Amino acid sequence: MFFTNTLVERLAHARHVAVLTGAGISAESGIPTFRNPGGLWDRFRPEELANLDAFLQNPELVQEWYEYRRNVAMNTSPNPGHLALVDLEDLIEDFTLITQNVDDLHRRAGSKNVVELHGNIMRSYCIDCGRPADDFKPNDEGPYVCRDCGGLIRPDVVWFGELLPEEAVEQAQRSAERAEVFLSIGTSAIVYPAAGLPLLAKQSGAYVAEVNIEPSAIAGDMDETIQGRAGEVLPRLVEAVHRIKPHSNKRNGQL
Ligand code: BJW
Ligand code: ZN
Repeated sequence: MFFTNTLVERLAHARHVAVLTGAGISAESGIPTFRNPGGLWDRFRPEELANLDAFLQNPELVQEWYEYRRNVAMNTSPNPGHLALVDLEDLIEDFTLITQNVDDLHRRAGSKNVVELHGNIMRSYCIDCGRPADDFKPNDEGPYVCRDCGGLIRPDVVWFGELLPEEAVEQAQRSAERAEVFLSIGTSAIVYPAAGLPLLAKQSGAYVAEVNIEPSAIAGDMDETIQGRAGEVLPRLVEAVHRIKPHSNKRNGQL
């Protein structure tokens, strides 16, 4: 059995549920993770590319790396793991999907209440005047720069040492604190503050479970660890919840 009846029952009866996702949920869409063998950072060292100093030293290289990753993300589709979370959202009165992913796949799948902790690779902005630059493309001659002020254009993502968007962090923390069930899916749980959210939820009384192909850094703190691929586990989990709770509270107008 993939998961316990306890988890299914708790999900079926919960009013407040929060989910944290990481790169593992998009792995089955064909987007490499960061830290597994064959992951993004096997080929590209994070300290070389995903921080502000590296960007300022070699903006063209970093812009090209993100352009490459943007193309990979745009040419993939949400997988059954993303889609199961859309179904789950429909069943739960207060559902928050907190993601560390920048690939936009949760939104493309149809999830509504999505909190993006580390930004979104599809957006870019000028580091000098802040002008959004969503038509970002690498320039033939030198790095891509702002049309208005000539400043460098960077992806709207959170690099190491940078603050996460304040509103997103607050929303994530509030949803973790009120969650009756908290699911941590496809994350190694080594990057903070995101990795602290499942523990915050647990301290606030939630039943916490993780879905991962291998134990994460915080597996020992979970009430339940489900070893498996998100794209296989989540559709079965949501199907099991549906068997107890066939209709959405939202659709029934019980809110
Ligand atoms: C599957 C699967 C399948 C595979 N199904 N599962 C407290 C303690 C210690 C350090 C810190 C701390 N607080 C802050 C820090 C510093 C730092 C940090 O956490 N460092 C640690 C590495 C130690 N944090 C920060 O700097 C953050 N900022 C901050 O805290 O500001 C305040 C501050 C300022 C100045 C000084 C100090 C503090 C910012 C963090 C930003 C992270 N940014 C990145 C890059 C985003 C842009 C980009 O994409 O290029 O975000 S790093 C990268 O890691 C990316 C991810 O969102 C993030 C998390 O990775 P994730 O998603 O967990 O991926 P993986 O690859 O690690 O794991 C995948 C998992 O999936 C694995 O477990 C697989 O097994 C599993 N899996 N297939 C299910 N099919
Ligand atoms: Zn500018």
